[in-house]
Parts: sequence; C-alpha cells; structure tokens
Amino acid sequence: MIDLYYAPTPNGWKISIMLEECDLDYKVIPMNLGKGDQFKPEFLKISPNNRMPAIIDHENKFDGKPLSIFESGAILMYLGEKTGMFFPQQSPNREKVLEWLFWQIGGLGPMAGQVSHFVNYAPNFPGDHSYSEKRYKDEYDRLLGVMNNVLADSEYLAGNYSIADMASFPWITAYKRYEVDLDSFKNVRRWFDDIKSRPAVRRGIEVGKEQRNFGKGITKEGLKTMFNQDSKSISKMAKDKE
Ligand SMILES: N[C@@H](CCC(=O)N[C@@H](CS)C(=O)NCC(=O)O)C(=O)O
Repeated sequence: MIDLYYAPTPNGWKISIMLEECDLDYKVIPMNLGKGDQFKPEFLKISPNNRMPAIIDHENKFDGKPLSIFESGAILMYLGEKTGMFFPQQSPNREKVLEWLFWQIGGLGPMAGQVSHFVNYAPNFPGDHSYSEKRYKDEYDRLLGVMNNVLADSEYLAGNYSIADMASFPWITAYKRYEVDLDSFKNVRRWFDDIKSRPAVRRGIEVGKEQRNFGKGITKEGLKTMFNQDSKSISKMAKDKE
C-alpha cells in the first residue's frame, strides 16, 4: 500500500495519474495547503521542502520496508521502476524519458506555476505585476512552442506514452485560465486531447476534486500561509504546528 500526501493541484495530479495508470493500491492523505498541513512535523519528516506530493511506499521495491519520497519527478521515477511501466529502463529510451521529465521539472512546471501565481493569486496583493506576469507567460508560451515542435514528429514527448507526459499534462490543463490559445499549438492540442481521454488520467484528476479551491476562493489565512514564504517564516510555521 502506498500513502499519497496530496492536494488536487497539477503537481499532485502527476502522481494520482501515475498510480491510476499502474493500477497500484494507494491511500490518499489529503493536505490542506491553505491551513498549513505542509508544515506539520510529521509531514516535514517526509518532505522537508514543505511541498506536496510525497509518498510512503510501505513495501518498497528494494527491501520491502517503508520508504518515503518527495519531489514529483523522483516519485514518478520510483513508481516507473517499481512497476516497469511508463519508464523504459533500457538506453537510449530511458534517457529520452529523463530528458523530458527533467525538462518538465526544471522548466514547464516552475514557469507554469509562476503563471498560475500571477493569474490566480497575485491580484490579491497590491502593486503592478505586469512585467513579471508577462515574463512568465512568455516563457510558458516558448515552452509550449518547444513541445509543439517535438510533437510534430513524435506521438508523445519521449516516443511512447511515459512518465514525462504524465508530468507535463497537468501543467497544460489550465491553458484557458492562462489565456493560451491551445489550437495555435496544434500538435500540443492533439497530444493534450489524447492524454485527457485516457480513463486513468480522468480518474487521476478527479482525486480530491471536492477540495479544489484555486484563485479567488482562497482565504486570507491561505494567502498568508502559502505566499511570501522565506526561511524565517517557514521555521515559524513549522514551530506553530508542533
Ligand atoms: N518541485 C516540487 C513542487 C511541488 C509544489 O510546488 N507543490 C505545491 C503545490 S502544487 C505545494 O505543496 N505548495 C505548498 C506551499 O506553497 O506551501 C515537485 O515537483 O514535487
């Protein structure tokens, strides 16, 4: 059994999708990020970065003992290796998947996350955010262009459907909110519609749906917990949760 520490956000969906695709037994431990569950001492032991997703595999594939993992890319690789699914272990296919997985983890995810911040949350804070918002939207647009070029010659990012696609897909789902015309990236549109129609993907993004509360619905407490974090504030949050 795998415990999944989870909130229904794009980073969480990567893992709920993979668990559904692999038909693994898992238990969701719902996290309320606005209330600061990511600072609870028991969670920080698993994920010292105060971010979800994280998992505990109670029977890990190496020695059968419990193993905790944080960072979505590390979790996807682990689950792919554990099941032998969606992550080829032979070169050069393994490297192809890793290229695109790391591209997502270091590029598409953080940039789309910033776009999300400026679209959904920055309006709650005073000041002119236009330069910053444009900077991230341009970079997101560039990354969509890169994807579109690659998907012109390949059905999926790294050949066959893989953990790289599962990592990237959730960060395209909010394209309307990010004011992106997905039809102008016709290969990304084809890829997106294909992945969205997969039953396991549909089940994955339904997990914890009732908990979803992006953007304007966020409470004052949520804004205070999730934004303007720095080294001092995270220590204080962790102390308050002891
Ligand atoms: N690099 C991390 C990013 C995870 C991440 O940013 N998670 C967000 C939700 S999507 C979170 O836990 N936020 C809590 C907070 O901001 O305090 C990963 O890929 O797992």
